[in-house]
Amino acid sequence: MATLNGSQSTIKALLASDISICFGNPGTSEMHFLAALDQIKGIRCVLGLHESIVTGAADGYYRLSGKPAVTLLHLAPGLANGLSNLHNAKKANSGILNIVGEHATYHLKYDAPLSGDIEGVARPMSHWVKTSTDVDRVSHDAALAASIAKEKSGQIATLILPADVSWLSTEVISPAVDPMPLKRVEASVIQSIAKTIHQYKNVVLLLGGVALRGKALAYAGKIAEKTGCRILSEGQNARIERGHGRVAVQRLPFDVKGAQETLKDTQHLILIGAKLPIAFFAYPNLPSLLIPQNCEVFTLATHENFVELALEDLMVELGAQNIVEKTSVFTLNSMPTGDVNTDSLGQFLGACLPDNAIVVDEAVSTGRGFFKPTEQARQHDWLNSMGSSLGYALPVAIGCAIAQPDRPVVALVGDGSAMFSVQSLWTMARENLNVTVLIFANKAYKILKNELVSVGLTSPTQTALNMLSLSSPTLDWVSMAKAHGVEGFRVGKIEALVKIFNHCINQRGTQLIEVDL
Ligand SMILES: Cc1ncc(C[n+]2csc(CCOP(=O)(O)OP(=O)(O)O)c2C)c(N)n1
Ligand SMILES: [Mg+2]
Repeated sequence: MATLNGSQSTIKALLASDISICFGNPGTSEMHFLAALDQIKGIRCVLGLHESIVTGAADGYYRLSGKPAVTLLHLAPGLANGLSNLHNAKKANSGILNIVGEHATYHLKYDAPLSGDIEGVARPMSHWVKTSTDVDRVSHDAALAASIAKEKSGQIATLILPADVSWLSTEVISPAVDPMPLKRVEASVIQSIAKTIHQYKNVVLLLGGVALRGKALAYAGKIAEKTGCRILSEGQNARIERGHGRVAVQRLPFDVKGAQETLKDTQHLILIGAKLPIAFFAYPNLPSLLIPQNCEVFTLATHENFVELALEDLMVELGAQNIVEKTSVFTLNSMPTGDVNTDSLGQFLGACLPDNAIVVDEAVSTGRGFFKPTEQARQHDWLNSMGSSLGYALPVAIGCAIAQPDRPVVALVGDGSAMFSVQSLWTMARENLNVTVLIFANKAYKILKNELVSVGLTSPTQTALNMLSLSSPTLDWVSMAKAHGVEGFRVGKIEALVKIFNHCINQRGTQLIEVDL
């Protein structure tokens, strides 16, 4: 058998594990790996100009393709830069395989400048961490890491690859390792939940994760139609399929009072790929748990279960399989005119989102009300930040556009959020990705101004206000777009927005629209 080096055998194992993309930002310790990516074809390489772009892109790629990407990161500092979007990806149950380069094993004891505790940095944002120290085992470790990234609806696996393990010779290439299959929900659980739905009023099915897509969502719709139970989704969702032809699902409101109001009559709550509804933050005199005190909670399925099958079994148990579920119908309401504001923007999206759009939402305060007016939009997917660490939308949009190159990606981003990962624009331009970026330029961390009022500071001085303002100087988004190789526009009126948005959507490549609020 031909002799390979450790990196080459790792890449062979990744290819055998159906991994076909690497988002990365390499350094010297990853040069053998990069050289191997160059020699053994089959893995597309995409450069991100900061590691949060790399990890966010891998998150978006998984959400649309269901396949883990590899990220290539440079020692502890490179991984640390990527942690914020790994946090978001972990909360979204996205499968990612991080490959982090490390100094050669014998070099570590000298404490060279870039040396650090990679395992320690990796652990909080990973489900699995391993330093591969034996060149004859490294391809198996890579295959194992790939299988772990695919398990339980997606996990974060971090494989640390010392430089000497990369360059030493081996004849071992591991075959793919089969991921552990999802667990089927037991018949007794299905039967007892079916009985509850049958017996009681005020039952809510709370859907999360894959329950909000495809057949699973249709099954939930049939169950609701047959039994009269309500279906809701969590406040944030990794990817929800909605708009024309899809079952409309109300989202739990972000604010504690709104969520409590939505759930106030609920006596039986059934969790389906969703977590118990809790407040985003604790506030004095407000509860953490959003369900009424006497509400009984049941779990039909978690992300470790085969959620679609659990819903199918429940539907059959309830005799709802031949029921026709109620779905949204695209309705073109009259187009708003005049100033852009949160209401007119919602109506604009409802009317103008193109068919099959992928909407990546980090619109923060501007987008709070976007869900309702887009319920009857054309068919689309809507992605939220699951970990709420800012700077998620632009990188995730990269991954979405690469996973589904023929679909229009629309990124809705607050100006503050966009600044966390603005160099994503460069990768979008370089890869000629089909993304339209809307920047909601209110020149502030507006949501935090509201939070300041809610902690009781009704007349803040410049000390606090300066920490929440993005003016002086004003960020110039059209120039920012141009600097990254992207065409940019600025609009202040809905009429201009409609015109330019339609122009952007009908063109390949990346465009940015600064919405001047
Ligand atoms: C990594 C990270 N840092 C800080 C925050 C706190 N934070 C939450 S919202 C927000 C402001 C968002 O500003 P922008 O995107 O402009 O939206 P706006 O509030 O103006 O609608 C900040 C700083 C966070 N969520 N994540
Ligand atoms: Mg803002």
